[in-house]
Amino acid sequence: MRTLHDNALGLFADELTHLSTQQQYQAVAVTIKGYYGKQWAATKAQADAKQTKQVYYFSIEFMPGRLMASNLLNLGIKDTVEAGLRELGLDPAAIYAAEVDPGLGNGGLGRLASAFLDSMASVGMAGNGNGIRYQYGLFQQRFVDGYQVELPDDWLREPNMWETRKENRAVIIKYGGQVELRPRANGSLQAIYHNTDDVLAVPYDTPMVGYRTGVVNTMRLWQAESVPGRAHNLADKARVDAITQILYPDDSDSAGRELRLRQEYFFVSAGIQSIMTHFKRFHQELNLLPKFVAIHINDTHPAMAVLELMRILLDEEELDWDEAWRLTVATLSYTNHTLMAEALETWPEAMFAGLLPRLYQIAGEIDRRFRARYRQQYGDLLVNRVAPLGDGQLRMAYLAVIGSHAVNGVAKLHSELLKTRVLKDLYAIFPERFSNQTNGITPRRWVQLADEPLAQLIDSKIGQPWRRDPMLLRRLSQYENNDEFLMALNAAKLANKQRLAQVIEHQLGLKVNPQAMFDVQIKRLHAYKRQLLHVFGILEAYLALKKGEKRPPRVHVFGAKAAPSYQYAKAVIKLMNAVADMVNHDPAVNQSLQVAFLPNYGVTLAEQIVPAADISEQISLAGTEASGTSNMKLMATGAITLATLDGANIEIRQAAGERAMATFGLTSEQVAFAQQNQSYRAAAQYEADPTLHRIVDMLTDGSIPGVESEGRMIRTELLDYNDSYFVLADFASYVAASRKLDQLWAEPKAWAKLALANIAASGQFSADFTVERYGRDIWQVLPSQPIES
Ligand code: CBF
Repeated sequence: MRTLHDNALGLFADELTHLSTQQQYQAVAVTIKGYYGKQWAATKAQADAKQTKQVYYFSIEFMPGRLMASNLLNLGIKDTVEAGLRELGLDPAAIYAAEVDPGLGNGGLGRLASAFLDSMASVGMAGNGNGIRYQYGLFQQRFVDGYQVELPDDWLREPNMWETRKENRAVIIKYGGQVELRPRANGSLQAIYHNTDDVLAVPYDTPMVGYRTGVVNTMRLWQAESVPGRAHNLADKARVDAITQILYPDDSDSAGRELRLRQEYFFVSAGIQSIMTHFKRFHQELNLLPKFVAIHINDTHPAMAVLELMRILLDEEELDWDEAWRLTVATLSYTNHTLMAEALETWPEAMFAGLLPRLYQIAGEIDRRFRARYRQQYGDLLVNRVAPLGDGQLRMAYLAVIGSHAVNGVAKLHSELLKTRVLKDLYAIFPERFSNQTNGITPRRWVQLADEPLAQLIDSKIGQPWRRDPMLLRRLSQYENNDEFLMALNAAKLANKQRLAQVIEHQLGLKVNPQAMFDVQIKRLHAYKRQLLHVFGILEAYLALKKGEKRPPRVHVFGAKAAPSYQYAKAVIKLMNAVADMVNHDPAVNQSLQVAFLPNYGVTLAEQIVPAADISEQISLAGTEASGTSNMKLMATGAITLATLDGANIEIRQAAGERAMATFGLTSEQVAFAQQNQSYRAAAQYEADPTLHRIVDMLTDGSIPGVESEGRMIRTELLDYNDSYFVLADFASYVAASRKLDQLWAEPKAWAKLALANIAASGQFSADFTVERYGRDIWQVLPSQPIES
């Protein structure tokens, strides 16, 4: 702890105990850097010396969460450091809480990307993140009168202690201008750029510390800056700064869309340029590229990696087209993360051509060759449907499939639906490219760090080896009939619920009953995820309680942000808050029913909610959720899933056993059948079920104060637009499944036994296994040996 004192003095010229908690946090962070700095350098040196194949994971989102506790855990010094801090009179929890949670993503996609970086380092794989250093993260959410209000997330206000600016690795990104193609002596074409608008991309590197492997990988985030000497005025500078200022600029107008396109090219080009520079330091022969480099396109946003790598290989490395294309396809791979057609990005050709003229030429040539190659065999219609250019758009998902050697979905059902629906035509052409790689989570963050009571209980029974190999959690099954263990499990859960109850009281001023069943739904607010169905379930309970029925007490806990321009989702948020208000203030029901909608959902809040959940609501319409990952986190901490047969819920049920999950609702086949035959009539459901009728009426008849216009909007979607996400169709079976959980709750041991079945089966959803499968099937990299430092 001597260094800690020195660091405090060095940073702030004051004694540790005189510093603010934020300053103490900074001094501790600098001390931790001293521990991993050597390992970070050694990881790079060893990879260079042994020429280990590197994976580069390109993602527009990363959500690492707070890193201090996780770095300490992974370095194996958490207990020692915490004890030392306590000896000095410091509170480790308060110091951890001083760290800002970088919200550089929307939800599942960004969190998965960060889990993969943690896992790659933890299995000893050389894996690097490549993304954007947004100046502002996803907005901070507040509720004002029940409405979502978005405030800027100025996460860099306090210094980011983990990142290192690498100005010496900056690269230039070129936008706009004109391209002249001049024939070279060897017959290839030289691209000469005129009047381009150049921007400097400066990397900031953050260490990704592996769990007791000594491996420290890198997440590289790029920041846009003016090229020195080129910004002539403040407006120029502002235009450049805007590129990396905000995550997901509002794309409802063309200026916003163009900014997003600029962003995507920015981090893709910067990443590929730096990969090539590094590769060429060691290799002269470009045909070795796929042997030493794997570039992964995480969801569709970085798909122009196909074009940028082609550009560099053609224009800068002077390869011929066929060789450049062979290397590009062999180096790239693509994961699709959604079944929502609107999330498969496309760019208007005119906009693309104006901003990235050389890439547009290359896209045109890929399109021409694709059509020429496959037209005869598959016919004009099919080829027209999936060629990179069509309907005046550059179709990024199709480009990604055509330019990658491997394409995967993120749960078994999702991967099947990619093959049979979303990417059906491309599957017909490239069947060998498609595979499934079910998502994963890191039990280190969600169990070891967020759920210490459970982690310690597990240690006390099966020792600590599960912390390294979560498959060993299976050994817990031997306690399924051990009353003492089952009661201890319930006690651990209660401790987490008490902690969450304090958070709820602190944030919402609402006292909730920790003995009640905590029924949790935490995820982005989207119509397909059906928070509305959950609200209808709450209203069903409300009406029953009002009639004098007895129900076991439940606290419904929500966390959800709506995209700022998504009006329907915002209407649902207002409804959720209004229902919460109505229920929580009604003495006739609030002993048995409470609703806590915590604002500003993100990784840190999830760490408080997840371990406290008794029920995990995973209730998307079957065939809409790609995978889900909160389902995995919640099962790993012993929640029982209330679910449709969607995404990874199906695999969770297989793993934990049918009895350990409460399922309901239409299957994806039934939904598809009803959609194809247009046989679903939402109004008929409404007419046939008196409870449902009453609930839908409550939206607009003033029963729920303050939701007149939102209630109307939702009712119109349900009845006039025929309920796109089948909320009314699944309502009755949802309530029935939820009522079964009420019965189970009456038997604490039976409940604990199912919770245990979930925990014991959760090991297979560790992201460590997921990245190992990617390594084996897609990237052709093996987990390597521990670092010799
Ligand atoms: O694969 C990770 C997650 O990605 C999403 O969040 C996404 O943004 N596309 C999906 O909605 C999730 O189903 C998925 O788990």
